Amino acid sequence: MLIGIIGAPNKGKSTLFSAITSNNVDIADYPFTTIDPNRGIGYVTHKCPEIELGIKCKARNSLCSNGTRKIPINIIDVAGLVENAHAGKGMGNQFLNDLSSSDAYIIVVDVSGKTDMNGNAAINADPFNDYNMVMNELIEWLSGIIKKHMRVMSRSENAAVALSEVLTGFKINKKNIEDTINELSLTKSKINWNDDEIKNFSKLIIKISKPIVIAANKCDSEGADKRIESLRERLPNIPIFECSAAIELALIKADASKLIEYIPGNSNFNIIESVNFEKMNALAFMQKFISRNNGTGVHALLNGLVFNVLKEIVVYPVEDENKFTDNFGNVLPDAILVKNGSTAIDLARIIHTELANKMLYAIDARKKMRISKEQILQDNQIVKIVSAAK
Ligand SMILES: Nc1nc2c(ncn2[C@@H]2O[C@H](COP(=O)(O)OP(=O)(O)OP(=O)(O)O)[C@@H](O)[C@H]2O)c(=O)[nH]1
Ligand SMILES: [Mg+2]
Repeated sequence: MLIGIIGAPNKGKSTLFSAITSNNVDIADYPFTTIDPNRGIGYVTHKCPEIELGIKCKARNSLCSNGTRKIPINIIDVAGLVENAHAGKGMGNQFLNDLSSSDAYIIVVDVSGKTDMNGNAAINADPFNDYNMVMNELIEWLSGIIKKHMRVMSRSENAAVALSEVLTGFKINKKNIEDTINELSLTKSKINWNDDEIKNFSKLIIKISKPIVIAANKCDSEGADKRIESLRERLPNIPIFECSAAIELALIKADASKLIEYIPGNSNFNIIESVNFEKMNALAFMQKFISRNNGTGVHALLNGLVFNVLKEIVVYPVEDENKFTDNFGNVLPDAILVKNGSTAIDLARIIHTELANKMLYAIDARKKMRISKEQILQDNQIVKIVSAAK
């Protein structure tokens, strides 16, 4: 799974990236600090079945500590987008191509009101403008790609087929393309859509295929609450997660240098080393902030996006349904994210095509019960795939 972090410059995208992935990257109080994309791995957390089963797992594709499974997610952070990036302003929008295969986007907006749409210092700036501008530029970006291929597509009898070829690598499926074309009553063959039609198509296909959430960042700042409230009123259908990437980053760094003990997502931490007055004040501010806000919001953002917005569930494939192990004796080695509604054969496909092709049935390892290939999987289910494949 790949999640793209986008937004106007100076909103805290790289701070959020660093807070999620623990990678050190350039962060600064001016626009266009990031030029080349930052790529890293963050983790969503889920309760590991090891506690309930009274066994100790041996996580392989993920991590596990004290009954909390940490499942890796690829994260990418890119340069800031500005208005008219599609016309070459700022860093342009070519770098968005690095995000084409994202499963979802986090749009970072600044609720401190201290930066404008271009990332320059401002007073009482409205984060709604950050969001609006980014959405427009995303639509322009996709429209530009479609427009570039319009001549070639105009020769095709089937617009959906031609478009899915153009959009290979965008993780946009043909069914969604067909639905979008139907919904907008666009021509379906030998297409020659005009600019408005291309734009409408791009707008709707992004809405359907690329879930978007807003990270209302810098929520540690004065006046942030009223800006978040006003954002929520105007964007009732977009999930908005308030967060302070800066505090999360400061806490994980303090934890790494053994000043404090902090588990990402928690709403408190322990101070383990005596600190000077200045550091004590900073820690007290952060403690107050996370207990009032139930955490920094960064962990809730990633977990919320993956489990509530993308509706992923976690399943554990095993070879031995009695010992819950793989062939090498590793207990619950792999935690796999699948879309809610996925079936046992969908899981087999993720593991290996041959396993799926020759699949006979599956076994629910908890209940020791046979389940069919088409059975819909449940969250936290432990599954053995039985296949004639060697
Ligand atoms: N108060 C506060 N400041 C933050 C927060 N997150 C980031 N900042 C500050 O905002 C400024 C910009 O942060 P970056 O992470 O470099 O922003 P960016 O969006 O990656 O910027 P570009 O790469 O230039 O587009 C830095 O001074 C950060 O310290 C936050 O949660 N709270
Ligand atoms: Mg940056």
